[in-house]
Amino acid sequence: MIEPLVIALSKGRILFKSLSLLKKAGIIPIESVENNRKLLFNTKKKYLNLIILRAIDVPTYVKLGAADMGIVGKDVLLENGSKGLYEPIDFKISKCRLMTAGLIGFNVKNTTRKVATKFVNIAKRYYASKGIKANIIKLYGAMELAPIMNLAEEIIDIVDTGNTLKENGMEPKTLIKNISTRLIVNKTSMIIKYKSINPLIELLISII
Ligand code: PRT
Ligand code: MG
Repeated sequence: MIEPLVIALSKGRILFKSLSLLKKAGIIPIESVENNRKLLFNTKKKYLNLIILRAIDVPTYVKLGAADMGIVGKDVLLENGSKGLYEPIDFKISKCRLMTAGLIGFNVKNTTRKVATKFVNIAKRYYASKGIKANIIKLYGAMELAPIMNLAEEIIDIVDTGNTLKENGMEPKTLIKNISTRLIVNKTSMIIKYKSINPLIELLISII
């Protein structure tokens, strides 16, 4: 008997790519996920269900075993911690860079730096590792506005093309980490559902 499995997917910009990866592995929701308010989907593989969550909630569901596996950005894992999780696959999709950024041409002074970000834990670790004193201001969005409005001298955000920064008179400064989408697995599920999880991991590795 194959044990039932739940895979948590991040809604937003990586949902489409996650679904097409799963599709290649034959994991296809039995009804359309797009334009649907439902959050729980059965798939053509009867033992496999999908749930759709805010990206930031994916590691929480998987850590606590409410989902067995998840697909999520490395940025989210770095920010939330990955204790209790295996990270067996780097899908190498939705690649981007976690960077510090500031106004074009602006050089930060050697005093305590004011930094706005939604990645507070990453920011604390980064500045501590550089020996830089930083006042970290938690924001939930529109980080690019913070330097313009003098809320902060620097931000930490995700950069892809760099267009968002440019359009706001800013430029990327220092690379903190290259980011891509990862498969995460609950450590207990990995043991007790090994018979269904292990072949699935191997199948996913073979299609990427
Ligand atoms: O938006 P919400 O708060 O609901 O959740 P989220 O931001 O965690 O999710 P979402 O859907 O925005 O992003 C999901 C994942 O996509 C992230 O966790 C990253 O791993 C990955 N990813 C890849 C990106 C980008 N590229 C990206 N460009 N996430 C965000 N961006 C944003 C960035 O924050 C900035 O506002 O796009 C803007 C920069 O893009 P460029 O091309 O202008 O540089
Ligand atoms: Mg977002």
